[in-house]
Amino acid sequence: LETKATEELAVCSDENSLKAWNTKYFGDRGEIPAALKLVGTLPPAERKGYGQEANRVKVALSTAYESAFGKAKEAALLASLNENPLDITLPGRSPAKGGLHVATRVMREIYSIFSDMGFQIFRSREVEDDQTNFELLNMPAHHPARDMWDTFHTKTPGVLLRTHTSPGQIHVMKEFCPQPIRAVLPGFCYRYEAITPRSEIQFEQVEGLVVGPNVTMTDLKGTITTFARRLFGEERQIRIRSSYFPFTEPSIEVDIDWPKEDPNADRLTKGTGWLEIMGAGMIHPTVLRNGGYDPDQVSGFAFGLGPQRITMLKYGIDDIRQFWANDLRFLEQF
Ligand code: FA5
Repeated sequence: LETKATEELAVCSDENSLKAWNTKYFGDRGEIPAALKLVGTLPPAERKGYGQEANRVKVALSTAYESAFGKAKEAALLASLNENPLDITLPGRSPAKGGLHVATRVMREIYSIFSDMGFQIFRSREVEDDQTNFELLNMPAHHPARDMWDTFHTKTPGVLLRTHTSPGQIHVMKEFCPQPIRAVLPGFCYRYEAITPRSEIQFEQVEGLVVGPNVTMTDLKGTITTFARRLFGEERQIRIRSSYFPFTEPSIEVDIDWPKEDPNADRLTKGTGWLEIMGAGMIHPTVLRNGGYDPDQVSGFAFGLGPQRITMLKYGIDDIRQFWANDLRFLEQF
């Protein structure tokens, strides 16, 4: 049996004929199992010797088969490679997954916080006129407060890139007057400033605007506190300082405390423990009037915050230029 099987194996030239050989000898009805079964029919004295020999043959044949099968497979692979050199068995490169820009993520977080408080989102134009960006916000031509915003002018007189989202206040008021308003106005602003790690010439702002009967400074404070705690954590404190903007009276600036445990705390807060996050105030009566409202009937508050600065705080980003530099090493971190 061994000789016959070995000879037959030797002439098997491919995987199919090898498999057929394997079935013939090792299959359920194969010759090896049949030979092994014979043990039971032998006289007891011969069983041991027969059994040992049968097992040796079984192991020898199966080893020979494995090696022949391995060689046949290799030969087949080699032949197919020669025939068709494209190796489709190489694992492919998976395409890089896209993701949302960190600025988009933080903007969405800000929207969801304000929409939970009942604010609508309102977009307005980035190319503005002088009237809406300045005049209607209580800054007539030559008003010294205009110097607070270095402006990109266009070649068309009176047309400029908005320096803040505040002109949006005028658009919303004109559109919704005389109804009460609760809206946030996100978008890009432009300033003709020196670019530094903290300042870009193009950056986002989110303006908040609330107009209605009996809107007070307390409402402003509550809204800002809720916002700061949802974005930065429940334990956050806010601090209000008096400030000046032509379109609000009184005007304030809002700081949040920064945890001393943060290794960057001193650098971020310049050692004061407080960090500015927005400008705000009660809407100036002139501005309400310019939007169509009667300041004797309604009051309102507004605020303007800078999402890039807030994102820098939240994630410890030390240079604002990273936002629009399109460097994947930065973008992929979020
Ligand atoms: C204003 O622009 C006011 N319009 C804010 C306001 C709105 C006050 C409504 C009262 C009522 P300010 O110039 O401080 O204020 O800018 C507001 C925020 O925009 C800043 O706190 C900062 O976060 C962001 N910001 C200002 N300039 C830049 C800049 N160059 N780069 C990045 N962020 C900036």
